[in-house]
Amino acid sequence: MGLTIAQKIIKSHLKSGEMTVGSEISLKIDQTLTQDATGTMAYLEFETMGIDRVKTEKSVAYIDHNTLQSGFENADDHRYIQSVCKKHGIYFSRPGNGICHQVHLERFGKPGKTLIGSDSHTPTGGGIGMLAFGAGGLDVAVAMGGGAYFITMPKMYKVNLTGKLNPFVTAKDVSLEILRILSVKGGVGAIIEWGGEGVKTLSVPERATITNMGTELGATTSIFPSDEITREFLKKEGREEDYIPLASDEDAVYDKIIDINLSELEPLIACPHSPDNIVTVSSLKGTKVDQVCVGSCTNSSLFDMLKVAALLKDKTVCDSVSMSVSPGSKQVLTMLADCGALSDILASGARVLECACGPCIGMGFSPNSAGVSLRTFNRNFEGRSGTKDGKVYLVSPETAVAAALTGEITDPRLLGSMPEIKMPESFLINDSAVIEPANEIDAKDIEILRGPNIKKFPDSKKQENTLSAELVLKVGDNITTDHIMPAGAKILPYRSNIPYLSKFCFAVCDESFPERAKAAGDGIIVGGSNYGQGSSREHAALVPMYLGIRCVIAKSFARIHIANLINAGIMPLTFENPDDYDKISQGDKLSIDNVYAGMDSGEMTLVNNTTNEKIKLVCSFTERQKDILKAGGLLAYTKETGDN
Ligand code: MIC
Ligand code: SF4
Repeated sequence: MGLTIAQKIIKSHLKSGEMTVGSEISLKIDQTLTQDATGTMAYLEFETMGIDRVKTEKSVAYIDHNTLQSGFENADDHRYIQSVCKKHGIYFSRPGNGICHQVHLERFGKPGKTLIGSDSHTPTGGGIGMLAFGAGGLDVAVAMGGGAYFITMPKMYKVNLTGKLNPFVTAKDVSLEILRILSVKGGVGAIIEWGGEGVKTLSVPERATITNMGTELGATTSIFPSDEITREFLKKEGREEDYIPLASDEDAVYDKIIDINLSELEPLIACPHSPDNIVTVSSLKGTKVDQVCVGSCTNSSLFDMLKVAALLKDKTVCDSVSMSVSPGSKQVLTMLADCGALSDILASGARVLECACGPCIGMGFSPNSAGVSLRTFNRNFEGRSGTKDGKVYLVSPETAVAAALTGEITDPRLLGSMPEIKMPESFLINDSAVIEPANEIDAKDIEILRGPNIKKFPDSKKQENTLSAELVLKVGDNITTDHIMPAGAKILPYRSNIPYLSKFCFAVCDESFPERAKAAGDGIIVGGSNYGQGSSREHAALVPMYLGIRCVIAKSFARIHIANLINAGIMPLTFENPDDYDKISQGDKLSIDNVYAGMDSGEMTLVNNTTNEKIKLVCSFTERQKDILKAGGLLAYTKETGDN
């Protein structure tokens, strides 16, 4: 039987396990990346492991989420990360050099290699034929130390592309179309391979837009073949030697095949507050728009920016709209400046922001109260923009410009004819903002610089054989990590300070949660389906752990979050019968006996001591996961066993 692209890379990196769907496998990891909002924690964890040098082929630390250093907290964290990098063999990408996924694609990604990153959009690397996964910081720390990365062997889906995109219809619309078809849960447990004749019409940055947003499907990752288009991209980046061809076998078998005819697509838009809330742009015609933001790791390539500049040229942004443009990297910004396109953007009245995540993670540019914001980003979760009642819509750069010029949601095809975009023969290469690590000898003398904002990693508790706790919070379906542990300008500077962060845990749902959880001692959270979707931030597990949460019971979980819960020593359990969700209420006193036997058999009985009701719960832990939970989390387990 032939293999898919992902199966081929898995096979060549398999460290343990069988490649049968649903079983645990572990992979050798070639490259890692971190960003600042998850990086400090990941490096604190790495340091705890006591390893001198990273064992990967390449590890890069990016500062892109919180770059403005508005206070010592951030500045200290950046300095800490920089010193860890210098000492331990990691490349350091300075603030302003760009968004991790964009820069990694340009400068470091290699087809056929494995990459894990402490950011859920790491699958962007699939655009260049990498097998790239988003992971919790602790998993990244372990991989930097040479340890394997554990996942459940995924199913294989294929999206078969035919045809060619029409003008004003873009890779972003392809992402929105697949979200319309599959929903935010539709990719769970699967790797999505993009293939078919239509693939040949898509450039690497367009492919990367699509693999980037595969995260919103809940997919394990997404991947494109590595072909002549990939070679061309690498050549322009001056690294043709990194090219290898990669394709699936003719007789590869897929669990699902989805057909999309690119020629039939039209501009789409995701409505608040979920990336799968898709309608056509034309159906919202006339909706007033207050703000337009172009950028983020989804749509900030040179190609995207050149299109935006060409459409804005000689035009003025509508008076009632505030528009921002954030190029994805220093390379993109410099090339925009050199060819004059930057001037066209500035002349239109748009604001150019730093090459960073910026508004996407709520770092500035929050919409006005109840404001409508059209963004080329990948997430429009409630409150993420920093404005609780802001209404964020996700669109392509073309649709963003159409709204900026007209002040209302407008089908971009009404803008006339699409100007021809000429991509340069080669990209400008200047890695001055990437600092190399010290050599092994010099590294010994490098001092790690810590600031007062960096607090100790919180102590975790072992899972005992009996669990007795209060249901401190009951929430509904599709709870995102932005609900559990919000980000944004006020909170992001404290990502290395769990006690401070804990004050904001679940603030979007219930501001009294932190106090109530602390008062309860041990606590349980109950959620609906797809609990923990969205970001890879392990803070969404570490902070509840700090607040005494011992177990989360849900109808289903998102992949990275379930791994983060286990790594934090919190037991994730699911209802055998989802209707039992209705049989427990916030404040109920719950208990589970024989936890260890239940971990083995995959079944546990939850006793609701308030109503005397019994509820069947199910779980499926590997031997390693059971040991991690019993030890009180991955860090405690690693220390106990010395096994990473
Ligand atoms: C996001 O887009 O939500 C983030 C911010 O990039 C996160 C990481 C984080 O919370 O630090 C992600 O996607 O993993
Ligand atoms: Fe940054 Fe937004 Fe991309 Fe997350 S989704 S990495 S915040 S640009």
